[in-house]
Amino acid sequence: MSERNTTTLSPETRTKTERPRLHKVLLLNDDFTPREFVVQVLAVVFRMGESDAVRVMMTAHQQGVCVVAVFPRDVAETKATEATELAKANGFPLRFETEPEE
Ligand code: TYC
Repeated sequence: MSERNTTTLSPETRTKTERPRLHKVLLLNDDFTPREFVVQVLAVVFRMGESDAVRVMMTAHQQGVCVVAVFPRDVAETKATEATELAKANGFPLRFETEPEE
């Protein structure tokens, strides 16, 4: 059977088990959120140390976007939502998005 390993079959029917794809959490730049607040969100929600958080914040600031981390899809979506909501609750437009890894 040619489609034995494709995702159209249930996991029980496949001969090989494919790992679920990981999803990237992306940090998006904006013109309003203070740099220090971005660093704090990265520390609290993503448990990043100060120097890593500053590096990720500065990359997004200069390039427009930066990959924060990769997680299983549900974890990536929960963390991106939590971080975006934390910013919103503080009056900032800071946004995090997710996308599947290649
Ligand atoms: N660009 C913002 C500023 O100049 C800081 C910032 C950095 C905002 C990274 C978002 O993802 C971001 N205050």
